[in-house]
Amino acid sequence: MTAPARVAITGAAGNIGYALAFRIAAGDMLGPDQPVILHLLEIPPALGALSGVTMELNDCAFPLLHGIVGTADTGEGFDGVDYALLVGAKPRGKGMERGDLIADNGKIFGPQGKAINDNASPDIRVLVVGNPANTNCLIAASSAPKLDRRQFTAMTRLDHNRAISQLAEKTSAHSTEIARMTIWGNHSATQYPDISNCTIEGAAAADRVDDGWYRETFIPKVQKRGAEIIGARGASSAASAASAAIDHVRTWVHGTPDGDWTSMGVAADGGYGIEEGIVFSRPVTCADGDYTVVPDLDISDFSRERMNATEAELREERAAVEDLL
Ligand code: NAX
Repeated sequence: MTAPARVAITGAAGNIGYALAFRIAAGDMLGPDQPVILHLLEIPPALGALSGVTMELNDCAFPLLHGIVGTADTGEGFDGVDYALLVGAKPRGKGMERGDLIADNGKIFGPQGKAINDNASPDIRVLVVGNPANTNCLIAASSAPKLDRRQFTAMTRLDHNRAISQLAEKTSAHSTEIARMTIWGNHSATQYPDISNCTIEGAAAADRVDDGWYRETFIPKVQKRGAEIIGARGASSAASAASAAIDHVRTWVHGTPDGDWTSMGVAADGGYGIEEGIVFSRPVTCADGDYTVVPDLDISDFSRERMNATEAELREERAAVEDLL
């Protein structure tokens, strides 16, 4: 039998965590032949709720689920872990400045990065979902000197999937017919959803929509979709965020289809003129459990302007947590 993979989820009793754990245990993330042991991390006040999640997971009698570790101890939580989905984060309170939110979350993601460094498998792959995801990812990676920065990624797959869905609806295409969508930059309202390389059934997507719709409807719609969901549901995206997290890790492990790519927040390496030292979403292909940034795409003036805006925001976020890096 294949040895079980250890998968950690932080914030496992929260909304996204609750939507994630069951699908991972069902095999949606690592495949139908890969048993898993779930490491569910929470803060002490949420351990009661977490024990309820554990009971429900056991009650599903999932064939692939070979054990559950429920804990508030990060050393135990990340011990021997192969995949970590860092979801738990401090939410923005009323009247809280963005800078304070970033600094408060730094206090969570720094120690978690260190605990991953000290306890996890040396081959661990980390996905940061908790907001501000890009900068939390930067902090976690900076706190794990034994590991490669490439082992830490931030989630923009939900934005990527939202962009595909909007374009599919507009063009009456199916999402599977759309390839090469790109999200550049931050998982925030400055992100730049870019269709300039996108294809629909192999033909240029830009030829199927007018520029006005693209600039004035599509881009803001994708940027602000999270707020639209909160307005409608009275709660933030949970099942779609969990689904995107599963997509992100599955693609990282099992690869992108031929001719397509995905979007991931990854350590900037100076490519595309993006300053090193921030985590910036870019188009990547995945193969053999690794990612490669898609090289040599033409960047129009329009795209450059938007990439600069989201880069500037990420630089500001980095400046707010400089002491944690
Ligand atoms: P919830 O408030 O429902 O759940 C968060 C859970 O994390 C809580 O159970 C809390 O006890 C736990 N937690 C807090 N600090 C922790 C710590 N230090 N260690 C372990 N657990 C901890 O939030 P939820 O709706 O699940 O959202 C989680 C995070 O995802 C938020 O930061 C949210 O902003 C972010 N999102 C990121 C998205 C992305 O695309 N990158 C999209 C969806 C979502 O908005």
